[in-house]
Amino acid sequence: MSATYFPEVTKPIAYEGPKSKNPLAFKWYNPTQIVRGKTMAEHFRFAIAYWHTFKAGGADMFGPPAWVRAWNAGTPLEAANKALAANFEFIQKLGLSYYCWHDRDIAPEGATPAESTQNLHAIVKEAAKYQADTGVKLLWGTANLFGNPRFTHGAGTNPDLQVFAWAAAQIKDALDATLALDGENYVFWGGREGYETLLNTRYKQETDQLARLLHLAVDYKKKIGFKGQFLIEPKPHEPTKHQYDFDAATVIGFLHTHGLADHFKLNIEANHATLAGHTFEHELTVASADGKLGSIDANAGDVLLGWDTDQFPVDIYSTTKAMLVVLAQNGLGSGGFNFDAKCRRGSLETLDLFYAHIGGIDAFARGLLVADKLLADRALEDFVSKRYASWDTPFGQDVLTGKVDLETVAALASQKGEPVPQSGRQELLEIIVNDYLLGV
Ligand code: XLS
Ligand code: NI
Ligand code: NI
Repeated sequence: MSATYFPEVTKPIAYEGPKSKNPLAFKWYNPTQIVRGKTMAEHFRFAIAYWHTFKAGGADMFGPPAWVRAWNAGTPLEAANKALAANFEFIQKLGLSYYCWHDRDIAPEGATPAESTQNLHAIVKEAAKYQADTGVKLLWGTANLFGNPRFTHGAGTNPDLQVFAWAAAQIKDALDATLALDGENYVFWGGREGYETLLNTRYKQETDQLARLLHLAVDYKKKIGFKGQFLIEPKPHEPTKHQYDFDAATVIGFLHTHGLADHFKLNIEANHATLAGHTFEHELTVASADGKLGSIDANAGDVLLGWDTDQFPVDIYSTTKAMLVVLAQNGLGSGGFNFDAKCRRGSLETLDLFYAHIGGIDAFARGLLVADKLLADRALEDFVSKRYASWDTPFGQDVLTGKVDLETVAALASQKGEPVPQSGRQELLEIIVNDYLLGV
């Protein structure tokens, strides 16, 4: 295993158990431990986000990049090759198996579309070699359709057809690259697909344009034989004032309206949920209810900051609630948990990248164990089943499945008389969850 970019970590991070005091060890994530018939590694399929881990420099609105990274050197293509080497060294040292990228993270944009395609192909060739050597796989690829100034007014939703064409060109290349690297999914996050003001915007046309771009991608996917899952990642705002893929419910409605529902699932990001005024578990639940929870961007916001701070997830209350939803639908299929998260500007050493990922991984492993125990003991379910018992009767099921008309169900009102409200027991259930959190 190479030691070029992370010499401070001399051996792969190992599971040492909850009593370990070693900060470079997992205390809860034991990749081979079986939970509900699957190893922890299979449950999570944790991925490294290339952009935050290798391309971010700690820049914020008030200051330029602040971190010195050894791989960030030479010509753009040389730097791209160095970052690639760093990526595989890092993933191997963390003992993980997946990474995710935007096209422009892994390869620099050229002076012309043809040159950009060439750069991407060159890097993909190298990445394929590393993947073959290390066994590390691509969880998903995506195209960066928001960084370049040409996308200021959107990509697929741009008022200028020529920008739509450039977006199409990038998506085509990114899909080719994802296929070449056996990517298991492909993500569409709506970058600048939204508006700043309705005064200059044809709302309906822009959403139709977006749907058209996605249909074109579906057709191309079939044409090239890409078998991975397409995912849309909702976000309510930022960079635009209003993003069209606002939240899970909006995206699901959009997919059904535009005949795209069979081709897409959702990639739910925790911080985007909170930006939309929802909890993480709410967004997971809404997506799952429609059979569309496909993958997760594992991160967290800050309750006091109203933007996408992309912090590493450490709140085990939140990871527990998330894992309850994931376990209830029996996993994410071809999806995984991508750490779309970055260190704070002040956490400036490469060692911090290890601590950050270890903390996030352990937070989810612990959430998995607590959720598993809550489910195994039916600690919440017994109460919930009782709460809905009237619907579980044959008559209740007939109402639900449309076998009963309005008059018949209305007759029940006088037959059975005034309903008696029952306690929802929220506080008791919260205590139960806390007891399990502390006891596992
Ligand atoms: C930005 C998004 C982005 C997507 C990939 O807020 O989270 O990082 O995950 O384009
Ligand atoms: Ni994301
Ligand atoms: Ni985000």
